[in-house]
Amino acid sequence: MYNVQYLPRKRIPIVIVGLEFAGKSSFVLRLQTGEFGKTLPTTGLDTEMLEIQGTLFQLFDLGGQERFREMFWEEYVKLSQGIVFMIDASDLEKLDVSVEWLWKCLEWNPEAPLMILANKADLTHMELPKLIDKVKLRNLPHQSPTRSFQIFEISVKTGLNIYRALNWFSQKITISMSKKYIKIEGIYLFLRSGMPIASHLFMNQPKSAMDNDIVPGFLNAIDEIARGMMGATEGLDSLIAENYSIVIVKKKTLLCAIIVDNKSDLSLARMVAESVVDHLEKTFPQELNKYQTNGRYLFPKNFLVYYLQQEFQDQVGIST
Ligand SMILES: Nc1nc2c(ncn2[C@@H]2O[C@H](COP(=O)(O)OP(=O)(O)O)[C@@H](O)[C@H]2O)c(=O)[nH]1
Ligand SMILES: [Mg+2]
Repeated sequence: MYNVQYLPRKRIPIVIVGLEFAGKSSFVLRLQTGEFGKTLPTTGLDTEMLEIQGTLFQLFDLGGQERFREMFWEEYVKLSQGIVFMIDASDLEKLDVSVEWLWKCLEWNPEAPLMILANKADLTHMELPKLIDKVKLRNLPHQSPTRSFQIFEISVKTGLNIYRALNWFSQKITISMSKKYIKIEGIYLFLRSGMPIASHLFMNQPKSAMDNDIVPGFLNAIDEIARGMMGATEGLDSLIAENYSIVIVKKKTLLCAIIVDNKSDLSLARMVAESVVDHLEKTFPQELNKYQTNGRYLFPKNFLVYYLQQEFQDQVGIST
């Protein structure tokens, strides 16, 4: 049996976007410290952990300047299970640009619950009904009929409505997440050097052949992607084939590729791959070395299956 204590918990990725100076970092700081404090302009992105009602969230606080919008927003909005969009409701001049980017985000991710925060309610600001018109919020159900969304007037400075908003948001994310499901057909792990350390193909596996060469095409594709990504910076990728999708997550020392069937939710598949890598990197190399013989690794399928069942329960199915 594996010790669950050492398994890091899954984290639900959520993104905070909005133009620079809207108050995003002040918001994150307030959630962490309970106070309104000084922030520096965010260069690139900051990531923070946050626990709300027993659920662990990973917050990506993205820089709001134009070059960061271009550089980061799309990728992180796509991989998030919830979107917080912050507007400086006291700055009417920036509103049009803000709304333009809000709608880009909504197109990038048509499912995730959306919480719009009209911040700086302590200053002279635009009233909510007007703001709702301005951001064209009434059009949203046409664009994404299943998305939950809400707008809150808040003040990070005084604390107005912050916890009301957060409770709404975490509830909606929990509901939307619980509907997601993936069926894993295969899971692959590589060292950053490109060396494979685990390759388990679960789909239609003949009982005799544990040998994965039965689907060489798949393996070649994964191998190539893996190699292609080794040199690049940390990142994520996916490949969508006719019947399957492959989601790839690459971190400091490891790369994980998960094959899921085409009904699976890709954002959940990413979360799962991230969890596996996070877990192994934390215990790396001790954990891995247990499974090394003659310089080759054979990371046991049971370990991965056990881990996935602990963390994701019936949201993750394993093809047998
Ligand atoms: N009056 C007022 N100022 C705020 C509020 N929230 C943030 N600010 C200020 O707005 C500025 C930008 O905040 P920051 O969190 O760095 O914005 P970011 O670029 O969106 O991360 C800072 O000077 C904050 O102190 C608020 O609710 N009321
Ligand atoms: Mg910031």
